[in-house]
Amino acid sequence: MEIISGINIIGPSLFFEKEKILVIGDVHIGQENSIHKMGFNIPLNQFKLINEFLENVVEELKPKTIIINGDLKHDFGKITNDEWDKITLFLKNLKKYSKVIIIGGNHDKILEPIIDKLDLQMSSYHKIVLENDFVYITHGDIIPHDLDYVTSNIIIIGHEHPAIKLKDNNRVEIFKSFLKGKYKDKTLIVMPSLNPISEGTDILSQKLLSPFLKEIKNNKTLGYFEAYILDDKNKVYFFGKLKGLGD
Ligand SMILES: [Mn+2]
Repeated sequence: MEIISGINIIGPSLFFEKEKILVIGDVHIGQENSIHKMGFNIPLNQFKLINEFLENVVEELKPKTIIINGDLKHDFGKITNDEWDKITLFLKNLKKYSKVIIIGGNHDKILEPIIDKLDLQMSSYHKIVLENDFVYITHGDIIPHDLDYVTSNIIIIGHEHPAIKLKDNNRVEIFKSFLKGKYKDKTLIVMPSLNPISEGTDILSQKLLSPFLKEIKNNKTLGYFEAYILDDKNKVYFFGKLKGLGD
């Protein structure tokens, strides 16, 4: 499904049709092990699921460039052996097929030693020039002020892991969701997390994380954002404006 002219929703990722650029975000490699170590008995198959999803997408769409929009790594404080191995494997796989661009997230403070070894760099944003639009891709934990940001009219962020609770009779289920709406003079697209471990923040009831969305909520314009909801098979459904949902 197209979220904006030329940009399609493919599961929890975005694909620039003409430019053949795939954008993913909030992979949070290592999260399953860190939850497991806390004593929660969860299945340790998240990394496998992430790789399977990407293998299928890469095979089908053949992206020239893959942009990782922040929080590739989960743990803030250290690099565990498990993370080192998985992140190396993950990036090596992607590098085989495409150019890889890494945008830093708030969880990526100590990612550098791993990506250095693979000859990759990390930056705070990436700009894509389309026919009529400038697209600025950044993690979303900080509102930027640079000239590229100021002159861009489409902003793509992650960080929030947006999800929406839907009621069906007595059942309440939470689903990952893309959001699209206005932030000042720009169109803002918020992507869900690629990690299947949790659906994310219920944006209609939980505390928001991203300064973009906090400001939008304070200005009481979050209700005008549109939701594109993913089911558990990564099929996307357009649900319209948020103000009609959740009540
Ligand atoms: Mn983040």
